[in-house]
Amino acid sequence: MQALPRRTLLKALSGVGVAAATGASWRVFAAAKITPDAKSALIVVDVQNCFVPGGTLPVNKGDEVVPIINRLAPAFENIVVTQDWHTPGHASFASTYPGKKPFETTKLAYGDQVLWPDHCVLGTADAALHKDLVLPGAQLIIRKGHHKNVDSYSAFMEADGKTPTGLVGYLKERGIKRVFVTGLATDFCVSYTAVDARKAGFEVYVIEDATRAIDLNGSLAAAWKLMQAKGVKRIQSADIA
Ligand code: VGL
Ligand code: ZN
Repeated sequence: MQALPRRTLLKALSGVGVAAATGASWRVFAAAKITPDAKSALIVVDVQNCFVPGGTLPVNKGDEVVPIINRLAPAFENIVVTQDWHTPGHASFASTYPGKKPFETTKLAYGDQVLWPDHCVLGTADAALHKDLVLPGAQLIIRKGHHKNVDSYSAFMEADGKTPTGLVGYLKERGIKRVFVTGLATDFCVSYTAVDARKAGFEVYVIEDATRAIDLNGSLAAAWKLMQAKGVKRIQSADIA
């Protein structure tokens, strides 16, 4: 693939297919890769101790995304990392409400809220990035969920739907057009981030094998359905060249 000019690769990805257009073999089409350019950013969502086995809200096999993200990262000129970063006694913690248990839901001013075990409390070792992440190219760490009364799965917009994190402005001001979303968890922070990125007008890819899910009451299937309805592209790390 390395030998093919970038324009050919992009055409192959546009859906028309180089094979049909040029009569080239199906292998050209099948092998088409996505090459991140200067207007592309990798977003690494919440790869923190809290979300891997041994953490306070462990995602099954969450640690498996680390080597995949490390392998992808050198292909990106622009990398943004997020951290779930909650105040103690946060509104998303079951322990904040007498009688409530983790994974139940409650109604907050902005709508339904899943109640979680206490997790990712700001400044704790649990909230630190996974020690094996190697992202020297990361330019921004954005922390979310630090307003005590509002959760934020999305890296762009808090759960009240009206408090932006500033990430849209950051990316747009830097000329970013495409984002590639990875990390934890597929069905919460990754999918909310991907859907909000579409809302903000970015071209959005979720790199599926660079994510792992919580899958609470069918949340994973629902998240993919919503992402695909919003035009998020579902790809694998092997699709990136
Ligand atoms: C997340 C639940 C609660 C996530 C964060 O990173 O997906 N999930 N807080
Ligand atoms: Zn959280």
